[in-house]
Amino acid sequence: MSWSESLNPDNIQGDILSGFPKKTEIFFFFQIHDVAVFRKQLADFVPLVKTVAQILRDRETIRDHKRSNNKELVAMVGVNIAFSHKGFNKLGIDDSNLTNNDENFKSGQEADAELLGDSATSGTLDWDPAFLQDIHGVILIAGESRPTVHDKLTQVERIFGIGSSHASIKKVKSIFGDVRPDELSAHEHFGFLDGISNPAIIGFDKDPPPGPRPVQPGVILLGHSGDPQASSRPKWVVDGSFLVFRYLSQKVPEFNTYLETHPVLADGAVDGSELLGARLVGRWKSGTPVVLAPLKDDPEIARDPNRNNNFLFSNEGNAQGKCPFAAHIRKTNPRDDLTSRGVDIDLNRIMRRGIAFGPEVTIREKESGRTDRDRGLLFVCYQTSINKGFAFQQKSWSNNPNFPPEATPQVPGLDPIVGQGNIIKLSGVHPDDPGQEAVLPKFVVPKGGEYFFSPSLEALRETLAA
Ligand code: N7H
Repeated sequence: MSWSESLNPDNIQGDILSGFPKKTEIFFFFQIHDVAVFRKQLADFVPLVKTVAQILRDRETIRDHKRSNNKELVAMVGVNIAFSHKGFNKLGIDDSNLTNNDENFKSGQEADAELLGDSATSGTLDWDPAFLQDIHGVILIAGESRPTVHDKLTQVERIFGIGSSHASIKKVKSIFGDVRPDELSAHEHFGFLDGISNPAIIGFDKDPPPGPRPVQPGVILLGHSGDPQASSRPKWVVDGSFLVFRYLSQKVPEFNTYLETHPVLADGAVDGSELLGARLVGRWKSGTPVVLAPLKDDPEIARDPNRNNNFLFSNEGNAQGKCPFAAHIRKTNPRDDLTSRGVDIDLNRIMRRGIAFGPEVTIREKESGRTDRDRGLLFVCYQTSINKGFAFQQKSWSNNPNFPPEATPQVPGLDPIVGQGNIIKLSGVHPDDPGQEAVLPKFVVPKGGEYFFSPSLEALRETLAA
């Protein structure tokens, strides 16, 4: 591990750069009721917050444990905390440096929901009522098992006096996420391997495998090179990062039925339904990019870190032959679709840290092709600017039928996974007939969320706690 001088792993909340090692995670959304008491209790809470340095050590412990052939998971838990603009307001903290440059953070996610397209398809917002209330902050607790996380939650609740007369905060909602069982553990509910492509950070990630170019730390952490406002950041926001939380339900039986009933019948394809899924995402379920294996999966590529993220999209002739313009990973990281035209997309990149939630599909759901039980993704990402990061990807790329722009022979259409619009339509589903358009049901339903800021340890101790 090599650190650039300015990055201090003891001052950065761990999930941002290192990602909690986790099998389960709880998101505890809260409102602050008694500011003075909260600030005192926060001082007792801060020692629980795991830093980047601690998570790196945890990961070493896990590696050693595995090397000595231990089958049991090591008991391990991490805690982080973040605040919304309403939370800073309530605490009387001047967060104008954050809100001046980030309209989304200032307005909050509910006010942004329409612009995110959340009500575009159904005409109504499908949000869980909890997210329509004021949320001041979120506590994230991740660990290897539910009992470990529950124990830590009990400790946290005790610190904030929850359930007693000296409670300073009130729970608005808590949501558990759990990785999927056994060999599906790294796969999200549609079945695709997740967590492959996140930006490598210069000065933090040593010898990153080949892929999109590493970004400056200021793309994710405020106050560092790469953050356009680095020089005007007050000390308390430095080493912090904006955290976007999205509660996204996935219609898995409907997605599977759609694939089964609309196979892509292309010459050389082995399984038309699998091919359709791969073309909607831009990767096969194994994680292999479709541009490297256009007609049938080659799982060896997914297993090879030197190849699984090492590809570009633009190709000669039929520009959607290998991967539709609208494929989820092409929309959310267009790579050379933009960089080959000199467009810098570093600031549009995000560090994703989500986790699946909800049960496996039941036999009844499989047979009916209809979702009875809520499941999906608790989407979390970190960035220096929500406007340029998450909100930009969602609004200007995934929901924009004309993106990528210019010189595309067909209208790309919407991101078929997360794109929100009146009609979810894309071209390029068939490799040999890219003009053919497909209209899809909405498979991902946004059910709520909020925009937060995840402060440094120093800010937690010196600016927020009393
Ligand atoms: Fe996405 N999926 O299963 O289809 N995503 N995503 N995502 N996503 C990615 O590279 C998925 C969502 C990004 O650099 C993979 O880790 C699902 C939102 C970005 O090549 C898969 C949901 C946003 C990347 C999925 C969901 C993004 C990415 C490939 C919702 C932002 C990296 C595996 C339920 C607005 C792109 C990987 C790159 C990858 C899926 C949400 C963004 C399989 C199911 C809301 C930037």
